[in-house]
Amino acid sequence: MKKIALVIILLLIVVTFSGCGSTDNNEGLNSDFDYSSEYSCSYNTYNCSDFATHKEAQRVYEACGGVNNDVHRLDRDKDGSACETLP
Ligand SMILES: [Ca+2]
Ligand SMILES: [Ca+2]
Repeated sequence: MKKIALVIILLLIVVTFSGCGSTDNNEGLNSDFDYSSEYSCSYNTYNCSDFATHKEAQRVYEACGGVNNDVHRLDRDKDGSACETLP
């Protein structure tokens, strides 16, 4: 019975450490260009009022595919510039 307990403890340790490893990997993937993981592009979650500046809105807009995939409707006139009304 002691052996079984030892194996279970070892398994728990392995699971704990592998969990930490994957967390580190995810952090490493957060490059400046990988906004698709940071912002949701699958459905309309943002409005221009959610952003403080045009630059911010443009970043999300372009990260989601720009004029060809304006899922958030940030560029209603489809000229490639999102939320022109923002500063
Ligand atoms: Ca929207
Ligand atoms: Ca526009």
